Amino acid sequence: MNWFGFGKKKSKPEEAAPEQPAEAPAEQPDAPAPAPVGETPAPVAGPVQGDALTPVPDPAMEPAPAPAPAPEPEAPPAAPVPAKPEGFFKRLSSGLSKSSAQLSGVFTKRKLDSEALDELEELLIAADLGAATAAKVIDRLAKDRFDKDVTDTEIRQALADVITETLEPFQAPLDISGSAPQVLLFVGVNGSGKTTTLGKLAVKMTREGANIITAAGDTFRAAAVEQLEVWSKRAGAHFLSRPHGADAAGLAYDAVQEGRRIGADAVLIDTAGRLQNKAELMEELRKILRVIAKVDEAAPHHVVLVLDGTVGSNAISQAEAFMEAAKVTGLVMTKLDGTAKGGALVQVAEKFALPIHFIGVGEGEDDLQPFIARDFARALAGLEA
Ligand SMILES: Nc1nc2c(ncn2[C@@H]2O[C@H](COP(=O)(O)OP(=O)(O)O)[C@@H](O)[C@H]2O)c(=O)[nH]1
Ligand SMILES: [Mg+2]
Repeated sequence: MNWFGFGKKKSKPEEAAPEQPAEAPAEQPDAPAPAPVGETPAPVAGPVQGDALTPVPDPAMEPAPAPAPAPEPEAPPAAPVPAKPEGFFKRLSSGLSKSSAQLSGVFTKRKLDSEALDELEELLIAADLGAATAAKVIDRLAKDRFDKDVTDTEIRQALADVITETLEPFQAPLDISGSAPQVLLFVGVNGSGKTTTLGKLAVKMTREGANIITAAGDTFRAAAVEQLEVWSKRAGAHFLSRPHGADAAGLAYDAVQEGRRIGADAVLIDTAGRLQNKAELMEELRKILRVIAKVDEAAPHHVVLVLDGTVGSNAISQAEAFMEAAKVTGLVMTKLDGTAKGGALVQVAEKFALPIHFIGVGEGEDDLQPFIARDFARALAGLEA
């Protein structure tokens, strides 16, 4: 499958580089220093060679999707038509069973009177779908089926239809076809799946022939740096890091500079997610945004908010916080394979009108799927694909 169109177009780094003064920005204290700091690895380790491009087999995973089929000549680069590996829907629907199970049993063959409708509305709200979506489902059912017998399946169908209609406008591929390097910042609270999502994307992109730089911007956790290094090796991406506790904005600055220098297609920047100290986190994110805009005023081209599907409606307050801290441009929801409460995605997308790019359905490199509203809706409603 070809998600990003790298096989088709070759970006020209020269075009991407508007004439900008090369000198260091005044507020950028240590970033522009070309030399690596202390025992930091060289700013950009060469792409790992040898078997780095060979996917690491993950026994828990299903077979990887077939390598990109011959691209159709006229296919638009951003066509959201992913081939899904077998069993993907099953994993999604079992992950969402916590939500869909809430609907079970209650509505098996019974009359849809106003009491039943109230009960259903409560269930939908409890499943984090939000009052607006719950009301839409109720209205639809009431219109067609009021005082008639309804089956469990009819209820689920109405729910799936409403969620599909609600989310379809937000189903949007991640478009990185603009001027290279495209700069992507990954934000979200600790543990939401930022590093993993960044790693999975790096793998996808390099498989499509893209030249990628990753930057370990969560400099507060040594483990996060190592984790990204492992993913970067797996992807065959250039990896940039700094010592523990170093300035993340400086690293981000270097990464974007380096991306321009080597003509990379994309620079993927990881960040820390210490929402406990909101003011500090916001300041750090703002600083990152400020300094990378000095290298390329259009950067970051994407600020991807990674939300954990298991946190339920907490996702809404997280989205609120990150919308404030950084201009979020799109969403990924992870862990929809576990015991997710994915209904909150409906609320987040609607409330913030944010495109949803991908969902995470596992920890392996192929466990990131383009977001398909209909699949998500049917899984959430407990229907078959
Ligand atoms: N089951 C499952 N686990 C995931 C998924 N995405 C990430 N994880 C796991 O969640 C944990 C936190 O992820 P990480 O990427 O380190 O989060 P970060 O702190 O936001 O960078 C790790 O153990 C990941 O392997 C997913 O889609 N499904
Ligand atoms: Mg991380």
